[in-house]
Formats: sequence, structure tokens, C-alpha cells
Amino acid sequence: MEKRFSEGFFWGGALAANQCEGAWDVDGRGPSVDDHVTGGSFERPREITAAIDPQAFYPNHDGIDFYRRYEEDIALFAEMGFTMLRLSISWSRIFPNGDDAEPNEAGLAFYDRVFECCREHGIEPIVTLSHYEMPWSLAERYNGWASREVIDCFVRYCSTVFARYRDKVHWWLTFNEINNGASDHGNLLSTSLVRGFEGPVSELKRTPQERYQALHHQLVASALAVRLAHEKYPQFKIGNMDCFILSYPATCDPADVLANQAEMRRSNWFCSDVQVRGHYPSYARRYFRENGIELHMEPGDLADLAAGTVDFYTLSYYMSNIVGTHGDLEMAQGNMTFGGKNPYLPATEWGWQIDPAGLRFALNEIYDRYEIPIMIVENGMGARDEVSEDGLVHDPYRIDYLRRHVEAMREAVDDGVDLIGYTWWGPIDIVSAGTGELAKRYGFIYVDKHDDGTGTLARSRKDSFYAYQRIIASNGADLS
Ligand code: BGP
Repeated sequence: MEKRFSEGFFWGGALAANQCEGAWDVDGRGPSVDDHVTGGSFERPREITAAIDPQAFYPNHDGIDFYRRYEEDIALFAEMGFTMLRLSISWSRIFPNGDDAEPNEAGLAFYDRVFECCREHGIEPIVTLSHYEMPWSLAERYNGWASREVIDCFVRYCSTVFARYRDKVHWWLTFNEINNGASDHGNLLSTSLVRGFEGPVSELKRTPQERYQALHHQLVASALAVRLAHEKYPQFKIGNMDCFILSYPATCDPADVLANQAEMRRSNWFCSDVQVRGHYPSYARRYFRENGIELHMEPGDLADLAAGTVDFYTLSYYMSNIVGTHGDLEMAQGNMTFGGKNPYLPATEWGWQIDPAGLRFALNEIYDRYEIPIMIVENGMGARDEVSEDGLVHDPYRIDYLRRHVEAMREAVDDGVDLIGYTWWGPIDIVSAGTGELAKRYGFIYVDKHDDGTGTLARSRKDSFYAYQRIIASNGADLS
């Protein structure tokens, strides 16, 4: 059988409002949690500050100025042949404090223009309702998702944007990488458990009880948003979004295999089991008991989870790790999830292990488990690009990464996986979520902006721009 993607397979790219828009304090927008986080690097963690320090650098404040340059950027995406663009709405552009009496009309109007621009170019928008940000005011007053009150604020925000964009947006995702809320690395961006904390992000520690309670609130909020979409807008398709960090047992020692199974459940399956199946998985009971977690639930929560199951499954996929019990693992890197180094895999300069075959494996595992359509809504490679003497960026490493992952997707499709789309992470260079750097570039489009704040913001096409254009034009067949 020929390995090919379905007709109408979505090809595109993915962005997050806080990492690209900039314009953090214009047209009535309120600050979001990311606006209180300074720039960092591979060696130096970002820091959270309760007040905005005029001496510090906050890279999300300006992003790459997508707010003013979206028309040029979307035209470039169209030139590559995109049929889908994943974007997020900045909650604090719509409700500056999270619970304002009225939404901010200027914020709503901005996204009207962006979605119209997509449609004019024949690009289908897919919108993440919450991509690693919440209004700072909610984070400060309620300690983020620690409080149930935030559920109502989120549902009101969802109902506002669903109603406003019902004819412009048909594809929605609730929370970006919701599963990162389970680990200490998600305390800032996933669950915003930041009240009373200032300092390096790496030191923001919360107990398992706090993390899973916050996650429970998010899972309920997600289910309520899904139910609302299903009840009022039959034209919508609404999905989850998981950060899929595949892990392998370090050895064939059964103890390693069991440890890896536990890690796969904790890190990859727990949230999607709830969001796809509508209930907490059977293994949660023991995990909660052994980790001192007692979830406080309101009557109706379990029914809400059951009534709010998603239509399709989405994931980000960047890397894989290994898990072992012999205490001799060298650690690999990631932005929110960390595991052991795999001697068979190369890694990026930031230590993310490159594993295209793992993508095929992951897609098969996910489809075997859930049997619903799957979309890869993030995949990509952060690298330090150099502008050559000819004024261009030649990025064969990125082209190689892209091709090998598309090839793995093709294999998975031939294996029987119902894969419906692929949006590359950061098709234009943007601010890194993990380190806050501009130097960690994912784009097919280069942005002249640097970590010292300099740069003209001019956009230019890298070699990978043309490689992706060929892949899209051939519906994934031309990997030359
Ligand atoms: C995912 C996030 C994105 C994005 C990407 C790359 O975890 O959903 O927001 O940033 O990773 O990570 P980074 O920017 O840290 O390199």
C-alpha cells in the first residue's frame, strides 16, 4: 500500500499568543503570567517577579510583534502552502483581569482581524484557548488553578470567544500541554501556582497535592468548555493537547519496564485518559494514595468530566527519554520534562533528543489506546541559526529533522493511524517558552531579533521554508 496522507490533510504551523504577539500592554490588554517572567538561557533559568522591574528584560512583552505584523506573517505562511494555523488567544487581551464585567472589545476585534486574514489565505485556524498563560491578576489573587473560582472565569472566557468567533473558527483546543501541570516544571506556565513566589522558575516547587488539585480544576474546566462547544456549536471540533514525551525502559530488566510504564502513565496518559475517556484511569487510585494526594471534588465534577470528552487527540512531539531503576542514568534535557539520555539518539544544542522513529511509535500507541483522530500540533527543532555572507539562513539540520519526522508520520499512517494534520512549532522564530530566548529558533522564517533587544524585526525565508513548501505541495510525498 502506498504511504500517503489523506486528501485534506492539514499542513501548517503553530504559535502561542504570548510568545509572538508582543503588545503586552496596549489596547486594553492586561498582563499575563508570562509578562512577569524575565529572559533566561540554557544555563540561566528565567525568573518570576511580582512587580515589573524596569531594569529587567521580559521577552514576552514584545515577542516578535505579531500583533502589528500578522498580515505579513500569515501571507508568508500562505506562500509555504499552509492550510492550517494554530494560534492561541491571549485570555488577558479579552478579560484583562480574568473576571472583568465586560470583555475588552479591542482584544476581540484583533482576533477577528487575524482569523479573517487566515480565511482570506485559505488557512483554517485552530485555536488554543489557554496556551501557557492566564491573566496575572487571577494568578495572584487565586494562586492560579489552585482555586475553583478560576473554572467559572475560564468558562465565561470560552463562552465569550466561542460566540464571537463561531463562524470564523471551527477547530479548538482547551489547554496547551495540560499534562505538564502534573510535574513541578509546570507550576508556572501550566497551572500558574505562583502566588507569593519570586525567583528562578526552577525553584518554584509545589506539592503533589497542590499540583493534582490544580490539574483537577483544569480538567473540569476543559470538560465544561467541551460540553459548551458541543451543546451550542455543532460545527466545532474540540480537542485536548498533550505534551507527549515518549520514554523507553533503560534496559530489559522488568523493573525498568515497570518504572517506564509508571512514567508513561504519569507523564503522558493521565490527562488524556480523563479527557478522551471521561474518567480518571484505574491506576490513579494507587498513584494518589502513594503520593498523598486527596482530590477535593464537588458533586457533579465526575459527571462533568464524563460529559466533556474531546473529539480528537492532539500532541506536541519533540523528543524521547529513557527511564531506569539502576541509578546510573545520565540526564537529558527538555523544557518541562526530563529523563535519561539515550545512547542511540543525537540531541539538539539544548539537549532535546531527536527521535523520529519514536513519533511513529507514539502515534501507534495513542491510536491503539483511543481510536480517535490525531493531530500533531507541535513538532520542531530549536537551533542557533547563523545568517550567512549571502544574507540567507541555511538550515540543513532543520530540514533533516522535518523530513525524518514527516517520513515517520507516513509510516504511522500506513500502520493505520488516523492522522489528520501536522502543525510545525514556531514556523516563524518566536520567544522560547522554556528559556525565553530568541536565539533558540524554530522558524522556517527568520526574524531579525536578538536576546539583547536589538534587531529590525525584518522577516526572511530560510532554506527550510522551501523544503516545507515542497512537502506541503506534494502532500508529504516530496521529501527531496
Ligand atoms: C512546548 C510549548 C511551546 C513551545 C515548545 C518549544 O512545550 O507548548 O509553547 O515553546 O514547547 O519549547 P521551547 O520554546 O522551550 O524551546
